[in-house]
Amino acid sequence: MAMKVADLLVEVLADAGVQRIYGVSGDSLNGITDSIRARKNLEWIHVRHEETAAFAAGAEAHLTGKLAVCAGSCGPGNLHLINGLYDCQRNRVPVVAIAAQIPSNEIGSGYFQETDPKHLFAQCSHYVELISNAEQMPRVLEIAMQTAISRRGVAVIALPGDVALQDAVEREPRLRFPVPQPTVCPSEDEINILADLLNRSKKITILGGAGCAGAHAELIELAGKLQAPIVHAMRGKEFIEYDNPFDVGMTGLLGFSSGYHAMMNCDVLLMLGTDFPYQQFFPKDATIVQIDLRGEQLGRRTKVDYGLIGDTKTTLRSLLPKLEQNQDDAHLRQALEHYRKARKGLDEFATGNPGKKPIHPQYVTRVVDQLASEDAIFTCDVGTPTIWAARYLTMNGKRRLLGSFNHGSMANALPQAIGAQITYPGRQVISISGDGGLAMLMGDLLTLKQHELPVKTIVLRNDSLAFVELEMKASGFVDFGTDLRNPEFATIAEGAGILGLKAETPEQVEPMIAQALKHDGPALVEVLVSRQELSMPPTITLEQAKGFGLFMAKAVLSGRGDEIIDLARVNLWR
Ligand SMILES: Cc1cc2nc3c(=O)[nH]c(=O)nc-3n(C[C@H](O)[C@H](O)[C@H](O)COP(=O)(O)OP(=O)(O)OC[C@H]3O[C@@H](n4cnc5c(N)ncnc54)[C@H](O)[C@@H]3O)c2cc1C
Ligand SMILES: Cc1ncc(C[n+]2csc(CCOP(=O)(O)OP(=O)(O)O)c2C)c(N)n1
Ligand SMILES: [Mg+2]
Repeated sequence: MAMKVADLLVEVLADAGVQRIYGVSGDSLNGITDSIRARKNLEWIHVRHEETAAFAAGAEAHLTGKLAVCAGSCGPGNLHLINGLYDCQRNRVPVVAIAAQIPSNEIGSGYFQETDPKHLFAQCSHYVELISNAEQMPRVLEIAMQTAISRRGVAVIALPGDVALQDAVEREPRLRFPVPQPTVCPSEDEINILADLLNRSKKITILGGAGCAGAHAELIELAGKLQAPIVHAMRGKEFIEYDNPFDVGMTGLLGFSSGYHAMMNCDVLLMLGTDFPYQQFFPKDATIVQIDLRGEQLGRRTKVDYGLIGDTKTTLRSLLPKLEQNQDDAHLRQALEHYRKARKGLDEFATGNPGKKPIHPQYVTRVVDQLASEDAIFTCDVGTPTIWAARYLTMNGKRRLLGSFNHGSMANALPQAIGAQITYPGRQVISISGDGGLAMLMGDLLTLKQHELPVKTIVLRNDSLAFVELEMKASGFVDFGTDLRNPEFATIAEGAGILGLKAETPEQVEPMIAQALKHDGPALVEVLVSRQELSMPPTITLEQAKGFGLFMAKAVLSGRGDEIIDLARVNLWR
């Protein structure tokens, strides 16, 4: 049987273990979708917006660590992928995007739907190439796959519809080796210098991030030897926080005061696999050591005194035998005590007083956390859902947490939940969505029904872009352009064939979330939560305090004094 370029593409992907392609079909993609239909070795996951396809592929790649694929038709179709692809690239997850292209003989003429993928995707990928000749397949595709896997990020191939339908020249994949698993370790001299420094120091704090994945045991042993509190950056939460007697929480604007102070009060800060981005939260006087798999990450966020290239597990394994037991536990004890108090303070916010409105989003997240299964996969929208997820979802080594933490795009939670649920049909997948975030890609609620995905969507309905409102207040603006006139999301869900529930009082929260989680199919719970649930940063800088004062003044001047009372009532007098 004749094999087309599109057939070869599908074969090569399937042969490499790719199970599905997320996308929206279109004429320039017809060769590929037809090949998927006929060959049946890949699934076509039809979503309603290509951005969803890219986010979903990113979620799959994040959860499995393996290559995932999305596709868009020429011009607008693949342009819609772009925001999701940025997210994948910044999360460092291996994703190949197939950007179908206009007919090859029209390229450069300003043809209908013409765009230039090489330009468009250059910034959000490690590799973009146009396949203009059948002989380039599968080599260019394989280079793209190899680049996505080895550099951990996005690679894009642009494939004109007519080239996809040409007869293939090659017939099978050229590369058949398993994914390489190198171990990367600093030199022995470097390890000795590091061991020497750590053996001489008493007040050491560890800041760990997503690069600590798979090194939990080594990390805990390290903290024990150094008597060091462990602070984690947001993307490290799922890998670091659980079974961790040295955990003192997160730092940063959403963090805990204990995480902040543990970092500010140490003599040596040991950064492991983290790209925590906020410079102002790093200590000024401490000696800083950074260990990262990628040399280009060293010193990006703070001054660094010792920068080492290595993967966390391998590096710690070679370091640990050289470390002496630190006998001074004062720094650790102080940090842990601080954490206990900070945690207690946060827990006190997570209550739902029967009959008393408004519902606190902290309470909603706490209930979700308590009712969710042992191996639930959570996604949270950018906005206040990220705050509540960081503070109130408990990780245990089996649960997973996804967000758009590096790229910071709204509307990530539902699409990521779609990718998670398709990849793990048997696991509970819970999207903690903002009302703004959900509305932004709401068309893909329909995908839950289309593919019968039992995703549970919890909508924190505060009728505003609350996170932005908070930012505006903190920096002295009167909030503006943040009101949302919302529909009833539960009714919209019902209209889409999804179980829709609406919690208006605290006592409805638990039974409704329980009902949704038990429901055999997709469910959405809309919870009316308070709009101004201030999440105080661990320390208020003079700048922020000034900003806040300014807001008050402006608010009074603009006749919004009632709002200040509201702020005070919600936050001070509960
Ligand atoms: C609204 C909002 C507010 C936020 N506020 C906060 C906040 O207050 N606090 C906070 O912490 N975050 C916050 N974030 C998230 C923040 O933007 C970053 O995404 C996060 O801090 C980065 O976490 P990370 O360092 O664990 O992960 P990444 O940024 O992914 O960094 C991981 C690092 O590990 C390296 N690496 C990967 N694998 C290995 C390996 N095997 N060995 C060694 N190194 C490896 C990588 O090269 C990279 O440098 C917020 C996000 C949003 C959307
Ligand atoms: C695509 C995109 N647009 C705008 C922003 C700026 N932004 C950050 S959070 C946010 C508000 C999110 O609102 P919602 O989903 O309702 O969550 P809330 O903070 O109200 O809980 C906005 C507009 C963004 N991060 N991404
Ligand atoms: Mg909102």
